[in-house]
Amino acid sequence: MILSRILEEKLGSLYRAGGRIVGGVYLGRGQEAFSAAAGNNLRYGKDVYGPLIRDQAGRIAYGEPLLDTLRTYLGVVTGPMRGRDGNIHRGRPKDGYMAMISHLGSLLSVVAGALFARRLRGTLEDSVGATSIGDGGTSTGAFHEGLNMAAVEKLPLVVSIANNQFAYSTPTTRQYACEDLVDRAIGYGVEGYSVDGTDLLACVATFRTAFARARAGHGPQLVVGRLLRLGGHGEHDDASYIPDSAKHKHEARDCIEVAKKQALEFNWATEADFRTWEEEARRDVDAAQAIASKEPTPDPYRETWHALSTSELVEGQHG
Ligand SMILES: Cc1ncc(C[n+]2csc(CCOP(=O)(O)OP(=O)(O)O)c2C)c(N)n1
Repeated sequence: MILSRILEEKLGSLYRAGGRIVGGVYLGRGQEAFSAAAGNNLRYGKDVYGPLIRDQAGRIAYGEPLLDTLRTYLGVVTGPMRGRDGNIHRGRPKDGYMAMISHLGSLLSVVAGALFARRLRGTLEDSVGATSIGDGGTSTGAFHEGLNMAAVEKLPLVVSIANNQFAYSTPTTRQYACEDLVDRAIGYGVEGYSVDGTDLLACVATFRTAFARARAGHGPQLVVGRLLRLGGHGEHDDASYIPDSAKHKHEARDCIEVAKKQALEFNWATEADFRTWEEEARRDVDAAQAIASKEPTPDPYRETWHALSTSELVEGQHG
């Protein structure tokens, strides 16, 4: 969580300084506990993960190296997508790490499809899939189709819904008519959990249960986290549509502050530990930035530059 927050602060400041980050910057401020608690249950290279825009903390917990992130944001050829994607659309599909799709809901079908393919090939074993979506994304047809298919096939899929109260600027009252998004689980025939997304301990416990249930063959698990996006939709958005009243609600707590308080209270860590972790995180982020910023960006005049994927662009075959 700390590393994710510090990394994203760096990305935000690089974006505001201008000149180096091309494309949008979408941050997970306020959603780190919910995202990291999910990602922490995934085994890199074994499980399938399809993170969304606010899942930097989940990506780190899953095992994405800092260099992959910095290389993507700085658009250099050494990045996982070779400097050709839009920052958040990065992954390593060969490892089961799916590149994000901007069309909301579609990622659910991709992760469910990957699990289904493994089952048909007899390679599913104890692997599990996870993806996440926002409250707004749950209104799409793709979300419904993906979750319905996963439920019918009883696929080992954990779907996190970060209910951050706004779909861009649309409040939840204009987004869905049910009392709580977790109520939808009944309609799909899947297990549902509602958790305080600002409380790391609650998120860890909930996801631990959900992942264990999915791995044990109980089919899709739907986890809804109640929280507030502590910023704009992207760094280009000042979030002026979020009323002050929302900022004073329980959901507006900063999950990192909450986790820190819990750790100090239970004597799991000291103030000095937190200072050390923050310093280490800053050092690691700066080191990754220093490496990536010296690397070359793609040359569109080279023969290998194609708008569409070709065999030369398959991961690992780049010259
Ligand atoms: C199918 C689809 N429709 C519309 C959009 C445009 N769009 C991008 S983000 C966004 C809001 C998403 O809200 P939510 O899922 O609640 O996520 P949040 O940004 O609040 O984290 C919309 C409508 C899209 N990307 N895909």
